[in-house]
Amino acid sequence: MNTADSSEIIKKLAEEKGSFNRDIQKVSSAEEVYKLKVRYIGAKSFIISTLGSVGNLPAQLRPAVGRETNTVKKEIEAVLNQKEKYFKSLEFDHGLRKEKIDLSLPGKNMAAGKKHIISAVIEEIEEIFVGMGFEIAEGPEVETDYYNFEALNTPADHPARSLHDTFFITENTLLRTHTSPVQIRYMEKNKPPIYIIAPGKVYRKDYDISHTPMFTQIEGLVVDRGINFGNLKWVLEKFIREIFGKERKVRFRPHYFPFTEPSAEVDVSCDICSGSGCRTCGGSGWLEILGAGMVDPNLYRYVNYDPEEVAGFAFGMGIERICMLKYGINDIRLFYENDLRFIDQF
Ligand code: 2NM
Repeated sequence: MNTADSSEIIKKLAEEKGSFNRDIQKVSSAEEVYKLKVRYIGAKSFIISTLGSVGNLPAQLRPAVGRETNTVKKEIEAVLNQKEKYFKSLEFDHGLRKEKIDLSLPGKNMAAGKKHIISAVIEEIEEIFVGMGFEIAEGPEVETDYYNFEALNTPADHPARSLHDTFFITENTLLRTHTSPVQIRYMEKNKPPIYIIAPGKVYRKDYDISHTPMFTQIEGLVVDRGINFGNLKWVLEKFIREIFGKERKVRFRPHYFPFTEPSAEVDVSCDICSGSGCRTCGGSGWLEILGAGMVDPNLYRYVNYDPEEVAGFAFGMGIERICMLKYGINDIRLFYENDLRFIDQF
């Protein structure tokens, strides 16, 4: 450069400028603008190296060459900056458009869980009995033979034992087949007056349209002075009319349970056919919903009550069966298949 004269440099500068003007027409992105910036005014470009070596020129040439080089550099720089700004804003707009969110679109639905119908009906039944002054008692699902059978007047050789297809864990421990053991445990720990209901899961080896190996029971127990069968009828009739409706009729039929004497099965009038007979009630006009009876005085021996002092009644029902009758469900297994199309209906 030290040998070049000023007209040579000025000519080269004009060529650079012309070449830049052609190149800049072709750019279509900020990145391409950047490449031109490196090429024309980057550290290794002709313009920048010319500026850097102006000091080596003969003194009389320096002002003209310096001025002209600076002018070209500034012109190129201005165009590059303007182009860079233009493409950056274009690319920003494009990015915004690509990332645009339509806030008016419907959101993703999060399914909210809700109470299982069996839980809801348990709570409804609990409320009815709590309203009559009953308390709620609970106990273990893994029971001993003593509490599940022995203390309930059902010794090992008793024929009623074969009615229960029991899940045994060991010879003496089992999954409770009813919630009656809760009542025995409660009587052991408390003195009359006793007004309790015991809701909970119970287990029997059974599986068909009306049986699941686990189902839910609520049993009730009243022990007090002077309790009689009339008290039992009043409590159960009140309960049945609250859960099924005021117009329903109630009927007691003689029955047998090992732990009550006398015992009864309790029916409610069929409201599908209004008593004229249909498939659900088997043509009888009645639906069986409860077992009940006066507590067999023999049971009081196990809990140290004096049968001369107190008397009581007890009852038991299957919640799934009550649900089936209340909502017209024909297969008990539906409750535990967890098919949301079924479960969500309630
Ligand atoms: C039933 C029917 C009749 C019952 C008896 C007792 C206890 F523990 F007090 F003896 N609890 N529940 C009973 C009586 C249960 O279920 C169909």
